[in-house]
Amino acid sequence: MTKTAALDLGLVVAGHGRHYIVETPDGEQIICHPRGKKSDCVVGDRVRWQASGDEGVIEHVEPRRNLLFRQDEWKTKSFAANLDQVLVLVAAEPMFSESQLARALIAAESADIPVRIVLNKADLPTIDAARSRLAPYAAFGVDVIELALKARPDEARDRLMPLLQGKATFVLGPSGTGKSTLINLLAPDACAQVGEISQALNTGRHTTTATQWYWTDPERRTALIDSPGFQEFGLRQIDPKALPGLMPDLRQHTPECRFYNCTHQHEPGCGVRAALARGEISESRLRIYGEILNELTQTRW
Ligand SMILES: Nc1nc2c(ncn2[C@@H]2O[C@H](COP(=O)(O)OP(=O)(O)OP(=O)(O)O)[C@@H](O)[C@H]2O)c(=O)[nH]1
Ligand SMILES: [Mg+2]
Ligand SMILES: [Zn+2]
Repeated sequence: MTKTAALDLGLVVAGHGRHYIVETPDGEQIICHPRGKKSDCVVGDRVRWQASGDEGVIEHVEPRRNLLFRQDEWKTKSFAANLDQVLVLVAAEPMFSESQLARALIAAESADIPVRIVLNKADLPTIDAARSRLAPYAAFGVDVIELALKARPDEARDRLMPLLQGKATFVLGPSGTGKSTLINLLAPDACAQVGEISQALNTGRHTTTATQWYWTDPERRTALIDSPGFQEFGLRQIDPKALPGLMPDLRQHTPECRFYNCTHQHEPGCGVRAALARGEISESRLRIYGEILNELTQTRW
């Protein structure tokens, strides 16, 4: 038996800077500190830990199946590890940024985690504009689920539960879209704090400030992970050459480009731009691609 196998196994359900909450296989939660200064675990990690008084020490992080993260210019922000899927939650109000949505999808794709989009607040009149903004995404195969989590909770629960059953689902999205509302609807013991939208908008504050793992069922088989809303969504971890391959609508047409190293910006014989001209790729998608590509190829000092 290896040394680490003798230690207790636990699941990181929350991280609070210097310490973590680790859940044991029987559901007990223990405050744990990482061994040494480095704190490199994230929510969703399976860890080996050792009791130390009433608290614990994390000795080892088990290998991860995947890790969802973003990389801004100066820092890397890990969202969570070992996920079965990501629900990107956007809303009719505040109107979401398509660029942020596209970036979240690219991050999930590059981490090889399946995604779905939930469009919330279908009870509001601005829903039509939001729905048309999502049309290109539905067209290239993303499952787009339109809901009113607060206004029509029973319908929302019936739509979502079959998609979540037995999985660990990370709920990602800008502030004020209803992520915590969704968690509270499906995980009755969660009591995640829900913010009034006016407040969230006026102060620029996020209601949820930490990532937190919640079980929806007493058997602890179905999990939802609440997270703070993001504003920035850097993708510095991505190799610019890999970018079109992470955007399914562009990817479909890259084999048609004349040059194998086409950047789909201005080259002659570009299959992606030809698809744009035929209306098979939306203008906004190619614009967002260009913006991200620009960011990734800028010289850094
Ligand atoms: N009109 C309408 N409002 C909703 C709906 N669902 C949620 N809201 C409201 O949207 C606001 C924000 O909800 P939250 O669940 O706190 O949003 P969040 O995504 O967790 O926000 P952060 O924690 O700041 O990232 C609250 O006032 C909710 O009541 C809905 O279906 N329709
Ligand atoms: Mg929240
Ligand atoms: Zn091209």
